[in-house]
Amino acid sequence: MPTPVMVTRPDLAPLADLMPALEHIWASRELTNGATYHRQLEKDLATFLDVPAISLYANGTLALLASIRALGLTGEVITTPYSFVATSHALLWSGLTPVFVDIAPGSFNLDPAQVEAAITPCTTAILPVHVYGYPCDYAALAAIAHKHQLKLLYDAAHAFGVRPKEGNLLRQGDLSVLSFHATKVFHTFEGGAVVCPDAATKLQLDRLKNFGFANELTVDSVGMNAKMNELQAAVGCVQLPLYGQANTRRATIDRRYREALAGLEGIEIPAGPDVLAHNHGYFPILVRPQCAVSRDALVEGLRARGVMARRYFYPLISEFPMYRHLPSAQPERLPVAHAVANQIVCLPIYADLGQAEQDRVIQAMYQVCGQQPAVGAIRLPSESCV
Ligand code: T4K
Repeated sequence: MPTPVMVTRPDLAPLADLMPALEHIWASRELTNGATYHRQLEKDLATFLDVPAISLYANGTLALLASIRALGLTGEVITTPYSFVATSHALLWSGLTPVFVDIAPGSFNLDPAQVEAAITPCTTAILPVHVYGYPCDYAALAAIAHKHQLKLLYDAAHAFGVRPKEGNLLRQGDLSVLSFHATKVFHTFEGGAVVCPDAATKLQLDRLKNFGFANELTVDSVGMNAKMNELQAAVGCVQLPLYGQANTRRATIDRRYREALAGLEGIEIPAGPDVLAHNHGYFPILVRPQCAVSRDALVEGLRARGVMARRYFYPLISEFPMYRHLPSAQPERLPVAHAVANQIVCLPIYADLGQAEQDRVIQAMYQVCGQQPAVGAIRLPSESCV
């Protein structure tokens, strides 16, 4: 059996590129607490993402927790069940009640048309997710938040580098949170950030990640220790310049999948988001009922052939034991999210996924679905290679 093709694999700069930073860290003995590389990466990212300010965090989950604290959220927060569990866990950790609202038909994101009906006197915020980097309907969400005086906190963990046709995705809402986990298109091994609209908010977030210290003797908020350390930040400084070329490679892989899998009966490939720039961090497909195999049989068949596709996001967050008792978690209230969660498969995509490996994925898809690729659609290795 050849080496398995994983759903993702972190892009890494040549180790030699990191060595000067490691030497600097070793010589300076500045290891953490907002030192040279931390400050540098915050500046580099603010420029790269064209946002007013960035506060780096040790990971995206801590960045979410700090953002919830910074916005002073209480009571109920409207969110999506179709996400990684960290989105809702951040609410529960903060003593808040997630209120699940369905995703929009034909979309992976929160349905603004249903958000308004879920607002109660206890609602203080909306927490949407730009799933797979597909932008939420942020204009509609902004209008609802404005009308009801709710905070709008975006989980933008998947949205690094996504540029809509107008405006800047990361400037939407009150705050946006990024994840720089190893599985993300830009990573710092583990890491995250809060995108801040101004210097005062950045100062607040900077203090929240450092125990609430305003200065040596003053603590002005209930902060925690959520700082990104110098090793992580140095990795980020070295990785950031590589984003563009890595994204070009992912875009090619995305295009190739679309061409090669277009003929597969029962497999729907959602059109990518209608944006100026996408990050191609995920390649979601939907296994429709007319497919010869079920979604789970497809995943099993792919894995048997060394293709480690994943069911992001199944089960829905609302199905996990700490959420399923909530009235908003009842499946009949979330029909679209359930349908998508039961049909979704994410195929491997990452910058150094080679053509031969991608061909293995494509061929495995055709084999498991019991179909033959159209002649000339794509050059595939012979069956015996799989
Ligand atoms: N909000 C959203 C919407 C998120 O998606 C996430 C994280 C968060 C918030 C929270 O942000 P962080 O606190 O994580 O910064 C992964 C990630 O652990 C998680 O960060 C991510 N979302 C989620 C979508 O995916 P798993 O359990 O699928 O990871 P794992 O270990 O199975 O990795 C997937 C594949 O990646 C592996 O099969 C191989 C490859 N891999 C992974 C790691 C960790 C590597 O090649 N090297 C590695 O070091 O959750």
